[in-house]
Amino acid sequence: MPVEIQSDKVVLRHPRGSSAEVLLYGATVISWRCPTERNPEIAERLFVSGKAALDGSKPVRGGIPVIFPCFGPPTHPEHMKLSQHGFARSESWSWDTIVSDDDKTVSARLTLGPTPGISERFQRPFQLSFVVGLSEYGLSTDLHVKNTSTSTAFPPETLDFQALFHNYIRAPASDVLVTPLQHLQYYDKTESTEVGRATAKKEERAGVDVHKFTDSVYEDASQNYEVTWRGGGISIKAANLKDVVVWNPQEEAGSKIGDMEAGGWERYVCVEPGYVRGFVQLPPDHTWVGHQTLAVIQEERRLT
Ligand code: TA6
Repeated sequence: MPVEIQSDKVVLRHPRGSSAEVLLYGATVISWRCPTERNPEIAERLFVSGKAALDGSKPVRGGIPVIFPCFGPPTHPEHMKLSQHGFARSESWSWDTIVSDDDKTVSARLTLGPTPGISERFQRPFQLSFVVGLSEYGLSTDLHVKNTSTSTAFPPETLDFQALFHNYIRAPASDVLVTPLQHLQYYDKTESTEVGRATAKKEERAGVDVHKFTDSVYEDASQNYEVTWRGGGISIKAANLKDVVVWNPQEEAGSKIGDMEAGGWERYVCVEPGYVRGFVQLPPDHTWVGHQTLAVIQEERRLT
């Protein structure tokens, strides 16, 4: 059964063996398993903390949380009643439909609209769709944001938002490198919790490691990234997501995260394509789509 709809999640199964699981809560991908061309073992490619709540009681610590309409602590006047990273990752989405089911891709769509709970905190009209696509060696996620305002006011009532895929990539944090980020401007949040107040720096490293507590927001990046380590790697290709965040709390910050399993920070790196510097200003009746495709890197990239 390529798409199995359960009470709390959707399970996608590709005919060549890969699989993905998406919680209706937060439209959070909590598992992506696939082989590589050289190794038929169907291995988990995402990290989910063993202490993560998967019952809808709080955002999932791991997988791919969907961040909308704000990244980090809210800063936009229309977002000030929201919690960190917005509401999308902590609302129950609805099953919509199977989008594709063939030998190449199995994909499905979830939707979220203004529930009473959301409308108490966020008064703008909107409609979200989340489409997850599974291929033999890859996983894609698309966030569709529609401004459903019918207002004819002038200037038009834009829907202002930020969006990001908060990918927890399963990887040995001691050995992982993220490329290409060299020469980009970035904001080091380890120096301040708010991006707007962090100091702007320039990335000098050809490959970014996370040997120390890292929380960096890179601006106007390539949207094509490689996360590599000895023996493995994941590529990320994004669209409409001009920025990218690299985060690993290491023990310094990770030991203070209540739902982080012991030493969990050693087993992942977050590489998060997003639109987080500034805001998308979406006109009424327009739709914006943020896209990413994750894929296992087949050839050995890191031998030393
Ligand atoms: O994307 C990195 C980040 O913004 C970090 O600053 C850290 O707060 C992380 O997200 C996790 O946030 P959360 O609200 O899920 O604990």
